[in-house]
Amino acid sequence: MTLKNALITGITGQDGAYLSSLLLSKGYGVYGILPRRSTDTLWRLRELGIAGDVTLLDGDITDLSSLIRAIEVSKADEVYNLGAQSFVGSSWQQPLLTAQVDGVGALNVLEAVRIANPKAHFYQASTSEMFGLIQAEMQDEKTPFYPRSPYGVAKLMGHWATVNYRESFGIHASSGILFNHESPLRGIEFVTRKVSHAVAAIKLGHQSELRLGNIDAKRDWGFAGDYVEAMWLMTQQPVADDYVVATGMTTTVRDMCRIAFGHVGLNIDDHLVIDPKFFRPAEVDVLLGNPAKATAALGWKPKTSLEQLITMMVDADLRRSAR
Ligand code: NAP
Ligand code: G4F
Repeated sequence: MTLKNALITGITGQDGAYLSSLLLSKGYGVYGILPRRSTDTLWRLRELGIAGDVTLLDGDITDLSSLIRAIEVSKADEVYNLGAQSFVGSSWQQPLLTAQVDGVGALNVLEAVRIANPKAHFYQASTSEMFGLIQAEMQDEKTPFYPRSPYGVAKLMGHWATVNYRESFGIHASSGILFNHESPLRGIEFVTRKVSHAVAAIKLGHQSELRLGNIDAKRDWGFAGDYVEAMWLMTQQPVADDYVVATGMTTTVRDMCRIAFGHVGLNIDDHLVIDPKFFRPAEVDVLLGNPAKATAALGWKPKTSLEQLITMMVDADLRRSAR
């Protein structure tokens, strides 16, 4: 018998897979929204060995009726809204879709909770991208937002909708302002995975160069497996609130690359090519989060260093490439 049921939008993504695994290990019945796609999107759930342990329900966060049905069918006690067009780079090419999915989509999920089960605890996947052109050296829950991409703008709507539904309707709605978090299950378009994949391919002789954009950008990178624990801790609190989840350390893309190349005994200068194609119309130059509130109130701390994270990702890509 399961203790509680959880419904996850974005269950096939990086965080959806790790969160499913965490909730299953705690005895939850795990349900996920599966948007219609022409290709198989279950590879991450398979890689964690849990594809058969979750129940997938047809739906899309742009379709309110599918969300209401999913909350009713799953009898969800907790709803995690992780579904998004999550690649910042694409958000300039598809700004309206990004707004519909990441902004209006979050509002749809909140509406579905309000209509179908207002007692459910809700988690919104907010982002450090909302800080954008940073207004404080270290960003925390009180730092003003200044988004720099259509993605950041859309996510800001999801964040404020979450705060508003908490204040307007008393819904237990929390917004996790998560800084960049990565893993071997990261999509190939994001810079850490692009690097780990390329380093493995170069090491195995399958390619010779890696083309990147702005390698001076700095990010506060953590491990996705650690960060989904913070999501769960937020929904367990007696009172909902908003939390920054970060490591408190920031590193340039260049230095992250050095870790990856160095791990397999390669020199970055022999392989890295700067390609203007990968520069963005407006850049978030630096992100550095202060997780003090999450540590004090949730007892959450990151467990994985950047070196451990990047070497884990390179090793996973070496195993995949060798296969
Ligand atoms: P991800 O790997 O890109 O996963 C996104 C998920 O959303 C996928 O399962 C995707 O399904 C699904 N999705 C896309 N459009 C949808 C729609 N219209 N209806 C329902 N589902 C839809 O992203 P992630 O890294 O796991 O991130 C999870 C969430 O946290 C996202 O909201 C992201 O914006 C946010 N976030 C991520 C980070 C980070 O560093 N990873 C940091 C802060 C916030 P398909 O693959 O089938 O499209
Ligand atoms: O890995 P990225 O694409 O991640 P970005 O833009 O920081 O966004 C990620 O983190 C956010 C949290 O802050 C999430 F909300 C969002 O969903 C996503 O998960 O790029 C990181 C940095 C950027 O400054 C980018 O300009 O790396 C720089 N970069 C340099 N060359 C590159 C490349 N990024 C990518 N993807 N590809 C490059 O070739």
